[in-house]
Amino acid sequence: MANFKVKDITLADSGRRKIQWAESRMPVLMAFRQKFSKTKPLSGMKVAGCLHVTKETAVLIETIVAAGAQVSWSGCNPLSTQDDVAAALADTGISIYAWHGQSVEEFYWCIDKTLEFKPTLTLDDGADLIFRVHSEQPKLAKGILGGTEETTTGVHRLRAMADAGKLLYPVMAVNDAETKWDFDNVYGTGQSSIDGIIRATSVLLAGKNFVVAGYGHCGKGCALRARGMGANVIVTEVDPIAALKATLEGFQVMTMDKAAAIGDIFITATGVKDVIVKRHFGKMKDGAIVCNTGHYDCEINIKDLYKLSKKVTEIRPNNEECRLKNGHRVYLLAKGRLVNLAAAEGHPSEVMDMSFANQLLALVFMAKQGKKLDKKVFVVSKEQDQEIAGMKLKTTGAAIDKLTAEQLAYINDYSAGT
Ligand code: 9W1
Repeated sequence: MANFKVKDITLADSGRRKIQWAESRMPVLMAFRQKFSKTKPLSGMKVAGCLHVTKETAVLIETIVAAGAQVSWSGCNPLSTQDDVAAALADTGISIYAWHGQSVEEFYWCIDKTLEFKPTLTLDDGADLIFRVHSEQPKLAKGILGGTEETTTGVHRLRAMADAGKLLYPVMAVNDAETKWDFDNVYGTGQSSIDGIIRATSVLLAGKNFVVAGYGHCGKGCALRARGMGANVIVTEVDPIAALKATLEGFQVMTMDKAAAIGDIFITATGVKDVIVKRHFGKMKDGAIVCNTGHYDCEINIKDLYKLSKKVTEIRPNNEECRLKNGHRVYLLAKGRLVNLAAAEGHPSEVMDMSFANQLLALVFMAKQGKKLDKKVFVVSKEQDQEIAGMKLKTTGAAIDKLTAEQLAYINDYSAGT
């Protein structure tokens, strides 16, 4: 008998349809599901997972089960759980503890429930589960072969822990795979951010001045996609190298002070706070749209915006009209929180396919290594990265050439000069 706690088990049918849709967009995971349902590389493993309960995660969970493991799952964010997906998983016998809008207390209760079966592997997005083991149930670590971590911040904290000699079991930094972070940040964030802006506004992008603050991977993704929709893209930066890249990509680069007066749509993707502040709002055109896809909700100074406003009205979901004292209207999306998560659905399944294939192979690696690994943070091998990229590429119908023995020898020959 599976144990679970979800919002409403009668939502299972709707969740199952979403999962099936995701399956049809996640060919790499599905190929591994087919392969591993025969070879069962996770047989005997007990995997505790703490990761957004979404249709994509459901495809990962059911692949882990097909590979022979038992699983027990909780969400890694109180607001990201899709209740129908959780219901569908519970309905097919997965132990899952997750519902949308849970409290902090409930959040940790769910994590603790997933630890009851004494996992042999852990899977994280944000390292909450690993930290819970370390702080509350360190004895469990003895039975845990390894863990995996999905995100940059989680990996960062785990490295700090490993450096301090405090890590009780080995961890694989899934984030550091190129088939994870590069695609996730550029193409995942790029499309889902534009998607969020359109869902919240239904605005036409063609011909608009679209200001992207920050030209890192996320900013680049947003800039590329906005250009693809026919917008005039303007980039603001603080780093000369990033700014130069934007320039040579054909984007205009200028200060935010200058961009503020001409932008129609603003999106921040910098990782720092106070990118758009009082003096910028004061210069904006009537009707300007402002949103964030960077670090939490501090990139746009919302306090400044509200202080400048004489009236704030939610005119549609995730879209607040701020009537400024100067008469202009500035539209704030998703209250300055991540627009791609709040107003859209996060990264598309096709992108999560690669991230989660990395999670799956990392678990298989850890299971295979048994107790051999040191208690430190490992990175995904070049082979794993290339295998996943190769499989994904094949599903797109693309094909690549192979180096001949002569070409390989030529590359490695240092005696021939140029
Ligand atoms: N992860 N399946 C919100 C997502 C919250 C979220 C978050 C993703 C996925 C960035 C993971 C309202 C999915 C997730 C849908 C959704 C993330 C935080 C995914 C993108 C990261 C803090 N971080 N991610 N799909 N919420 O897209 O698992 O809709």
